[in-house]
Amino acid sequence: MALVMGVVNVTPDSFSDGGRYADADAAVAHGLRLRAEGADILDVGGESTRPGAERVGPAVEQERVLSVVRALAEAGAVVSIDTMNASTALAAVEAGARIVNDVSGGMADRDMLAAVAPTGADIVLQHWRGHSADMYANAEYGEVVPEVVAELAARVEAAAAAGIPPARVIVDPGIGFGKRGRQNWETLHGLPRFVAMGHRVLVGTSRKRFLAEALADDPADATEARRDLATAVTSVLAAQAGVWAVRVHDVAATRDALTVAGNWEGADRWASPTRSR
Ligand code: PMM
Repeated sequence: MALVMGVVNVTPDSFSDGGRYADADAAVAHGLRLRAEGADILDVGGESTRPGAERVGPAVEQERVLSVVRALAEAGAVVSIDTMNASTALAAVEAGARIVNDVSGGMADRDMLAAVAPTGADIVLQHWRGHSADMYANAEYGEVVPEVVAELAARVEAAAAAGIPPARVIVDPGIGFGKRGRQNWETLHGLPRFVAMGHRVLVGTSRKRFLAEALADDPADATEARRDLATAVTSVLAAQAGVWAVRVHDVAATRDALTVAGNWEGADRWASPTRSR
């Protein structure tokens, strides 16, 4: 079953936690709680990527995230840093992060790939076609899955050219990034094609708008609890499609859902008299 990456947003304007963890101590406490609930990785981010969000500079971003990364890494957590800035990635790795999660796949900051290469950190290359402010302007595809696969393969090549071998790369189709409602479902349905690229795959559906649109005529009627349930379902289906990890806000719900699915899949072992659990 897939690993669970828990989201620790340290932003005052995140759509999903209302900025409740803007304060570093609260963010650390939140991260530790997610870990206790079963998160395998904690993804710390200081810049909101929600549609229409304003960008913050690397200095503000680093002020938000570095102490949180350090504290969580010192507590023994595997930490990833959600950033598009090479300087933030480097500082976070120095503070103990083991994975750099770049939603732009190394495109927003041209120094990113070369900066990460000598650190030995793993890197998430997410599919991306532009910043949040105009995220949907580029959501035009002939066929979404083959195009996203091809664009990700080009980013993996760029990483290799910069000195990051494929074994350190995790690809992410970027649900909600430059994709409208139905394109997200097509991308999820096509997850086996991403898995077939031969790299670890991460996928993040958590609380995203396309889930709310599927649940209610007015997305505002799809409460956080309903989005979290939908997230747990999509995360199980993603795990069954072979992804390496799922990125979620509500770790407990997705962990439970994965456990249930794991029991279902493991039942053939229990049924066999020659094999034990
Ligand atoms: N989604 C968000 C932020 N970072 N990183 C990866 N690798 N994949 C995602 O789908 C992803 C991400 C969306 O923002 P949120 O943390 O505010 O929900």
